[in-house]
Amino acid sequence: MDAAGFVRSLQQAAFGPFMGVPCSVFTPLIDHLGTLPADRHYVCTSEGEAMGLAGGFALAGRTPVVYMQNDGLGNAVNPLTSLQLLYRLPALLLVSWRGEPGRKDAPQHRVMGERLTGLLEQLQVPHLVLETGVDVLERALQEARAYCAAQSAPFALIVRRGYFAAAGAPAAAGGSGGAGPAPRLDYIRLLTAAAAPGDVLLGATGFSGRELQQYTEHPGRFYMMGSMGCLPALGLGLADSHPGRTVFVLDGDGALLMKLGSLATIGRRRPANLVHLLFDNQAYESTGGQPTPAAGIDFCALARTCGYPSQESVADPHSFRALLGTLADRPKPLFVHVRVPCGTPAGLPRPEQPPERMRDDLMSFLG
Ligand SMILES: Cc1ncc(C[n+]2csc(CCOP(=O)(O)OP(=O)(O)O)c2C)c(N)n1
Repeated sequence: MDAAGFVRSLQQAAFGPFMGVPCSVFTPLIDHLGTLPADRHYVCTSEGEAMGLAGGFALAGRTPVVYMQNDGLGNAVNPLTSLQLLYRLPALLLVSWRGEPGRKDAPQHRVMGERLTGLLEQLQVPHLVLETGVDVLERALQEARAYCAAQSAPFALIVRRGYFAAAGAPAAAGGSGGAGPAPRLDYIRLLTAAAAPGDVLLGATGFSGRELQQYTEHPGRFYMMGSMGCLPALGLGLADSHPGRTVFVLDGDGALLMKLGSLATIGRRRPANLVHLLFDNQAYESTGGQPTPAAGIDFCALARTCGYPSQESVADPHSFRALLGTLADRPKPLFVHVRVPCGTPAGLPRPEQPPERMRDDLMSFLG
């Protein structure tokens, strides 16, 4: 399906504006939406936030379009149930179907992939799986429009992998990694070389976790594949349980923005063995490089005001190496802002180990 034609059809059916959090299934769509005026498309920091935004547009008499990965439907359920379904506010939901039964996909999508349609049924959100074809889309939009008008409630279209790629534009990124320099990996290698053998290194959803998992050998590393935004909190739990080890949280700007409140939780608790590294490329790089709203944010100032006793900003591997040499003396939690351009090794593979194996490896490392 051609993304421009898709958007035109939705606009002609009086749906809009558009908002959401990226999924690689939607990369061609979001690329096209990025060409629209700023008041027609909003890249949000979480799916729940996007539902709130949609609620505002619905109160203004519009029928907004919220796109999300099915993983993100979990974040959307709260406002969906206590905003859209409670106040009867219409919206058109575009939900990707990662982990669709019978199709190979990354392990973090399996549970939600199996439960997606059942969850929508449980929520009494009518939905249909969008097959390709302009006629099919037109009919689906008619049905959605009629439902939104009659019931004043959300309707969901489930979008399979490849839906937007099929008619031309190749599915960008999709989490497979592009060619060229890998600036974040240079930092990750410096870190794993400097880390003590007993330290714990945690990598977030997105490329920091995958690079950590695929290109380093540190025995205390752990890649948290899904649960976007939850890694700093997971790190706090581990840090408080293992005060003798330093816990490094390797975060992405999209993930941190999704659950920015974790800065406050960590800053209040002040674990003396936690280092929070933010690889800020100002993009949701692993879903196709869509810009996050990180540009212009002073993350060190945020960490400071949330209670982290020390913060550092580094812009090159040389100063990062120097910082690593002083780690033992720095008050913690330490927040390190690393500004990196996008870039990851060509063909960055996905891990082969099942998630339970990753858990077992970390738990036996921790003893
Ligand atoms: C709740 C939820 N919404 C959306 C996604 C899809 N997703 C996976 S990685 C990612 C981008 C992460 O961005 P960032 O943290 O900046 O890391 P980068 O991709 O740049 O390495 C997104 C949106 C997801 N996994 N979970």
